[in-house]
Amino acid sequence: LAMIGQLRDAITNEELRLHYLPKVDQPDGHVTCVEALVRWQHPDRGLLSPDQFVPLAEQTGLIDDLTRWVLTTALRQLSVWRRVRDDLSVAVNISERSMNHLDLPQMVFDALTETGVPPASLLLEITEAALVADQERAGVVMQHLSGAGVRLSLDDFGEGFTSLSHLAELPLNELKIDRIFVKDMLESPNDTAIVRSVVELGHNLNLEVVAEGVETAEILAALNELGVNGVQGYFFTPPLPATEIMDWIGART
Ligand code: G
Ligand code: G
Ligand code: MN
Ligand code: NA
Repeated sequence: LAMIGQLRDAITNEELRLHYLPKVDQPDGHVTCVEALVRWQHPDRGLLSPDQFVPLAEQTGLIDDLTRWVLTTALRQLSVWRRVRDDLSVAVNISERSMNHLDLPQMVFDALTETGVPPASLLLEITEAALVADQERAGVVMQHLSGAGVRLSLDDFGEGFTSLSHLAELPLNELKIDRIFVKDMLESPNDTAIVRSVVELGHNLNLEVVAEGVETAEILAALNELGVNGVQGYFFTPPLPATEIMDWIGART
């Protein structure tokens, strides 16, 4: 496919962009973390969403170069932001394939060293699917990262089938409830029950619990009643480019 070559060139030619989605702490409404989300400014096809090229990168091995670019770019940006906001951290999504590479920790440590960002100011978001693929190896990679102080979040939680005993053993800091359970919460008693149970499970395991896909004030209120620690979603803002996200955060405080 022509697109594989184009994507390889896109990484070196700086055609990739990062947008940032704030995580809004609850109940105080502070923003102390932004999630980096990659886009591809394609010369002919416009701005492509990650769903249009991350799976291709995973299949072809380009994902390691992509992940390295995202990590380095997000941490460089964070090091600039931290001169004025030293409590800010950044979250980076780690693909299933990268998660199962034993050299992921070294890639992460190199990016931290290069940018001077403290490990605790980086949160890696790992999907449940990535853990199911090779539980043992993923556990080793996570222990290595966590041991160095990097923070770890289990993304899209509820979509996969992580066993509860496995979950308790992993060095996680955060559970992120998948938005499929959040978006219909108000109409669906089942979804509300799932969200309530995940919040309770997370808190019993000493994890922060974040809900994504918050689109209305009513859902935000319902989530607060259940005691979530953070929220993300279009109710606040869609993902924004670097300059706009800092203006957005600044305007809130
Ligand atoms: O930004 P958007 O909602 O279009 O993202 C769609 C999906 O792409 C989400 O599941 C998100 O986690 C994933 N994604 C966004 N940026 C990255 C990235 O830098 N690396 C990986 N592996 N996935 C990403
Ligand atoms: O899988 P992951 O959690 O990384 O996906 C993050 C993506 O979810 C972001 O790229 C963002 O575009 C999308 N997203 C975030 N909040 C909302 C929301 O409130 N509604 C919808 N439809 N998508 C959202
Ligand atoms: Mn994510
Ligand atoms: Na998600």
